[in-house]
Amino acid sequence: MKTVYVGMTADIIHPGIINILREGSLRGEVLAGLLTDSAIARYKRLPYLSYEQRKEVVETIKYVSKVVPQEDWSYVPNLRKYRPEIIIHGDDWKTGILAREREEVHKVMAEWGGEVVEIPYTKGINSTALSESLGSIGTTPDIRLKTLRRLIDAKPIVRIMEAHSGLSGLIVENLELLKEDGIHRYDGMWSSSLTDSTSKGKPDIEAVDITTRLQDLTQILECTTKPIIYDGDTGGLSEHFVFTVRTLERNGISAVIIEDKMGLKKNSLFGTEVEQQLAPVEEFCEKIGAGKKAQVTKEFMIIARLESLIAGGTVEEALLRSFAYVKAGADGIMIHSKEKSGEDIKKFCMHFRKEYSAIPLVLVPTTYNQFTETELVSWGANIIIYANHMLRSSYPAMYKTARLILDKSRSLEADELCMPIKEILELIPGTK
Ligand code: SPV
Ligand code: MG
Repeated sequence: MKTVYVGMTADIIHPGIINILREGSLRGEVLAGLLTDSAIARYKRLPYLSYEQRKEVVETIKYVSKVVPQEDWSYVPNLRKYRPEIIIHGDDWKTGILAREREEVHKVMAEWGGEVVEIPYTKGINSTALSESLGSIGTTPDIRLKTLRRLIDAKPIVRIMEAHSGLSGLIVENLELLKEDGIHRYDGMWSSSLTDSTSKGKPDIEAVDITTRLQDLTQILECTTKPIIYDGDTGGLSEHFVFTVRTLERNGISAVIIEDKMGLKKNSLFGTEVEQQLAPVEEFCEKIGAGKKAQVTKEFMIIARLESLIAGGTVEEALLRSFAYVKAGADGIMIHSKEKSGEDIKKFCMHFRKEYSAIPLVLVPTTYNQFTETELVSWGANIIIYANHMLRSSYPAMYKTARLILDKSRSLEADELCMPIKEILELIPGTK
């Protein structure tokens, strides 16, 4: 029997895939190379089903003899490993992002005289189109909540952008850029206390309660599917924090970050060091523990945020606190600083990584933004949050337009600053 290799994502099993598998089984034994989450994440959104769930489905298809993981977006490593006589693929890979893979596959198969069979793809149906329409079908709180941990496992860096409205959420949800190393996109959204309060014209001092913040967050929940990390400020008293955890979980939020400050909380980028008061370590550990006990799912994450460097403390002090927070049950650590050089953050990350190689490390590079994501990853970061950029960029844009109309006493000159009416109507699905 010949071995016939079929690479697949198998998030949605549709007639097009069945057709390929049937064709494969007519030529030999089908070896299904099932792409892992991390292989997929380089080019596409994470599938809705986990690898194990997809494997279970594919194994039951009668045309499939065996399922093996394909750990890379490229077919080449698996083809070299299994040296199939035949590889079979839909002919839709002749154009688009798969064209490069197709070229490589032809070259590699030729090394041992293998055959590349291209089946006319089933018109009107392919996985990419289906998963795009899935985006408009939506998600459930449960799936959304669990996605963050899956992304952390699957990607070298989880890229999070602040969103404070349905519209800003839609940009984070849909924007994609094809770059040398794959498709870049934002993996999720940051619900920032700074931008949530600023957009209401209020100071960032825990003055907007969670019920109000959640009402606004609902706008984002209603039109997006990506995971959300919630800025929980200090978390309040432990007695309050347990309710916050439950409420966030219930709404499908993936994680809360709480900062180890006390007293009147001020924004970390604001004011002097002495205005920022740190909470006693034991007290903060107790709050983390109470939150962990309160959560219902095992996937919800409580991330402890260290404010030592903001309050004028040393990297050594911050490290000691971080170790205590991990021992108290924190699922991740965020280290914050407003130092431009980034030296303190780098030192912290390097030392923290020696002690804990797998605990997710979150960075918010607002002031030290001369470093690229790749550099921050080399320090040990897993999650990067762009914490306020959607709000900060929208304000000057609106201000400029408002000022120009006032100046010209008409809106003609402002047209080029504005999105065309046709485009804004097309932006929202469902506008007729
Ligand atoms: C926020 O976005 O509200 C934050 C991050 O807490 S920072 O503003 O940098 O403190
Ligand atoms: Mg905040």
